[in-house]
Amino acid sequence: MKKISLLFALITCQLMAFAQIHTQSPLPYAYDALEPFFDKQTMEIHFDKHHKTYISNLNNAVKGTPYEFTPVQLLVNEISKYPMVVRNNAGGHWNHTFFWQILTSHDKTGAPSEALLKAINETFGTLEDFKLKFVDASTKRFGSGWAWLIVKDGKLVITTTPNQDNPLMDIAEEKGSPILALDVWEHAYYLKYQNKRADFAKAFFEIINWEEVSKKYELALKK
Ligand code: MN3
Repeated sequence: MKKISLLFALITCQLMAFAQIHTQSPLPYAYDALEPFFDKQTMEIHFDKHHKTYISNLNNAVKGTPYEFTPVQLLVNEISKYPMVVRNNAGGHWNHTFFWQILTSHDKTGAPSEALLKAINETFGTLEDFKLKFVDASTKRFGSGWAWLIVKDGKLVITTTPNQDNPLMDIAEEKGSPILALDVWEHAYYLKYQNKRADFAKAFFEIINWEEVSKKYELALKK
């Protein structure tokens, strides 16, 4: 009995030594679920290589620091306190985790909730006008970055951030609660769309999980 519990303790210690603080949740759909808009190979590389690398770089960057066990959300909120390597990789981890959630296969996109659609219409004209403005913002972000729909003081705002920054970061020029995001790094689209970022951004509108975005909208209004 003693031997068994010793063995158990040993295994637990081993597991703890290997346990990563920041981990990747499984993709909520298959790699090919977003075809033909986001292709399977891009999704595999994006989720399994790019996102995973941000997580392992983040784990390496926080190891042995006073913020080793700080949740990614808290790192992001006060990102100015941390070194650039944490900013890039905590941002990369948070942003991709968010991005996977607001996508779904074309036959499951649904529609914005009544409240969200009303806000979109009041702010941008129509859903189609919003799409055009969002695509336009996506193409105007120079280099790598993200396009966002955020709730700021109860209002919808389209904004973009460079690199892996996001609107929750204390350093963001335009702060707010994200409810929709598009990764406009070339790694997100180059295999299928090459230099045509606008086509990629338009395709994105075919696979938005409006139910999830509407939920995020409700939550953001309560903040
Ligand atoms: Mn990416």
